[in-house]
Amino acid sequence: MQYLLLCAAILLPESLAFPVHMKLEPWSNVDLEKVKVYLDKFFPLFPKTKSLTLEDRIKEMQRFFHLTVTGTLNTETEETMKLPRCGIPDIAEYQTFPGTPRWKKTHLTYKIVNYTPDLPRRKVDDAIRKALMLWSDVTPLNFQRVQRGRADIEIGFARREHGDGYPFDGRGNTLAHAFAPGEGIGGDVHFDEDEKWSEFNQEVNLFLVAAHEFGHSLGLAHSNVRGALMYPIYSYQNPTTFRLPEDDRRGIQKLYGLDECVMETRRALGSSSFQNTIEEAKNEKESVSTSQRPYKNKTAKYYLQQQQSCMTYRGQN
Ligand SMILES: [Ca+2]
Ligand SMILES: [Zn+2]
Ligand SMILES: [Zn+2]
Repeated sequence: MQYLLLCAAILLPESLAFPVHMKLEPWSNVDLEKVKVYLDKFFPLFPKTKSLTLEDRIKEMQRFFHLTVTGTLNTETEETMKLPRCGIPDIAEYQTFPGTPRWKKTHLTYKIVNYTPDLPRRKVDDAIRKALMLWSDVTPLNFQRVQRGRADIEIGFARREHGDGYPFDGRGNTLAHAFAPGEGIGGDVHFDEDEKWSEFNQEVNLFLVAAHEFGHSLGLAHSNVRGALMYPIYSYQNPTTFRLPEDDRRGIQKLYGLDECVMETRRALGSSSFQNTIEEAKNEKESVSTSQRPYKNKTAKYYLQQQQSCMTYRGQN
């Protein structure tokens, strides 16, 4: 069952009684309705947390973001609630379920259904491909782009209500959302077309948001580790030097395992030179196609050969 659909079933419009005894810090124009909407959306109530007071729910949110836990609506809390972020809730009930959703195959297809007018098509293709590569580089997963028919991961831009019951909210706040692995809409990623998408540090960087959303498409929920890609709040980092943070790598490898080829290469080379070798191999791979230069060294070649033989082997699943 898809994660977002699951949330829809649980997110009943419950009226949350506001406890009279709650101490509020002086906070100009406190809009409790907005706070409630935020908490309902990103920290939804589950049957076992149904009895939480608003104060408890604010504490839960403050703990998640490593804020000072006061249970009151202070400035820090207010500001955090206003940051641009992913549209998926921060507390994922399914984490506690046995059988966390994940793809039961390693060869996945993706399709770019439509484009944003904010960027040339080629830039969008590039951002999507590189974002997927972050995940395929550290797992046995591989992604193949398709133009026609259905794909496991369908990617598109949409604004406001767009047919899946999770309308976007205009410019700011929710930037995108994705569905956990599964049939149909499972794995799909939607970007809010009311954002201004960019390849640089202007407005919202498409590559960074796509990389985060693909984490959900593959079965990862949010991490509360600051600096992790799966942290729910957007923060700009240079895409050209971006590496998948440790926390995310551990998460995805828990779901799909480490690429056996990578492991083999690591054993053969010793871990210290490992990252360099991959980088070299990648650079070589790219330059070979354009300039026909031979491989620079044996280790890089070794890595690529390993990859190729594994890809052939994996062709069956
Ligand atoms: Ca938005
Ligand atoms: Zn997210
Ligand atoms: Zn959507």
